[in-house]
Amino acid sequence: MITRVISRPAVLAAAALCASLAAPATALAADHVVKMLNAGKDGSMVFEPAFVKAAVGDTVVFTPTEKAAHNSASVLLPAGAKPWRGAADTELKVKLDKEGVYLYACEPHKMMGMVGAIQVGKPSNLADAKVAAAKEQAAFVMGKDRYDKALAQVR
Ligand SMILES: [Cu+2]
Repeated sequence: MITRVISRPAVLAAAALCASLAAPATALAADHVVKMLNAGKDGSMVFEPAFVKAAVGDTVVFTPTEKAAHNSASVLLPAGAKPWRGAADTELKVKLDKEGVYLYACEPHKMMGMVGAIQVGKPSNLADAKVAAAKEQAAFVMGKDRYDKALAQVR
């Protein structure tokens, strides 16, 4: 009876080790840190970098480097991707499970152009993203080209 109790965690550990050894090297996912800033290279109220190119399975970490009630909320997603909405001045990790272009914004400062874009794999919904970006930007009071600048980096 005692050996059975002791051996169970060992079996689980062995199973976990086998699973990790079996995973191909290409499955290693990366973290992309995006700072939320009151002022950055591109002016006031920015995500930095405002464009991230990622692979499926990667994670974007929205980091409240400077606090001013910044958050990150999805605006446009590839088909099947899960929307997100972070709390103010709080780190948010978003796992990117679907290929395509993502648009997001800081809700309190969207009107000031605090927005960004993410490309995951093939940008098959780029045309839709450009239409949505143009519509959003038309309502901004500043930083009216920030989505354009981010989407210009999609390759
Ligand atoms: Cu903000």
